[in-house]
Amino acid sequence: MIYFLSDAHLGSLAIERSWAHQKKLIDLLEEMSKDAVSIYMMGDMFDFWFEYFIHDKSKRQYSPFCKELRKLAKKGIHVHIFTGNHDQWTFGGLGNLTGAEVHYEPCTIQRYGKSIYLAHGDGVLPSDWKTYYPKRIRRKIKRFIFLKKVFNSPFLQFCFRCLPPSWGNYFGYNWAKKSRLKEIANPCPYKGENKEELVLFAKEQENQGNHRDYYIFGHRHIELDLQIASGSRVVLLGDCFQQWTYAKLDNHGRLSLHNYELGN
Ligand SMILES: [Mn+2]
Repeated sequence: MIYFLSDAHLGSLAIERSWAHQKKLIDLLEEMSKDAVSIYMMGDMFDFWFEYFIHDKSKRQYSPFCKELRKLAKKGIHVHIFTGNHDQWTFGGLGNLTGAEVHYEPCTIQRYGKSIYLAHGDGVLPSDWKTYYPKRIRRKIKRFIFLKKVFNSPFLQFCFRCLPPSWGNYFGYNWAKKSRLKEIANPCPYKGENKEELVLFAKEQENQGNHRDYYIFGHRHIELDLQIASGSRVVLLGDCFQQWTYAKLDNHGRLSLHNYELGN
C-alpha cells in the first residue's frame, strides 16, 4: 500500500492541545505502517518550519514525530515529505532529522501501473489564469505569487536565517496562526470544476497530452475525488488538522480516500 496525507500543521498556535494533535498523527502513521510500502506527506505538515543558522531549541517539540519517521524508515518504508507554503524553508535539516526524502517540487511517479502527479498545490495554476479568471480572483492570485517570490528569495531567506530563532518563530507562527484562524472562520469550499485551480491545472495537463491517472494535492483542506473527462482523477486530500483524511493506493492501483476518525 502507498499512503498519502497532508496539512497536519503541527505546532499551530490555533489549536490548544498541540501535543494531542501530534500524538494522533503518530498513531495514524503507526496504523499505516502495518502495510505501507511508502508514505507521502504532501506538504504543510508543520504550521511553520524554518531552519536558522543558530540552533533552534523549539524544534524539540517535534521530536516524537521525527522519531516516528525515522522508525518507519528503519522498517523499510519509504517516507517522502513535500514542502508546502508553511514549511518550505528547510535547507537540509528536516531530511537529516527524519530520514525522509524531501521534495521541493511537484513530481510524477509510476506505481502499480498508474502514473501519479504529486504536488502540495500552492501556486499550481492553469497557464491561462490571467485571462481565465475575473479581476477579483486575479488580484488574489497575483498577491499569492508575489508572496511566494518573497518567501523564495535567496537573499531574504539568508537574512531570515541570521535571526535568533525565537524572533523568527514569533513572526512565523503568529502569521500562520492568523491564516489558520481565518480559514477556520471562513473556509473556502470546493469552487466547482470550472473554477478550482488544481482541477483546471489537471485538465490542461490532460489536454496537452501529459496524461496521468491520478493527480494528488494537499493545500486546500478539502476532500475531493473527481473524475475528469480524460478518465483521470483529481484527488484533494483534505487534511490531518481537522478532517483527518488520507488516501491509499492499493497493490492493484486503486486509489481511495479514507477518514481516520470515522475508521473507514
Ligand atoms: Mn498549504
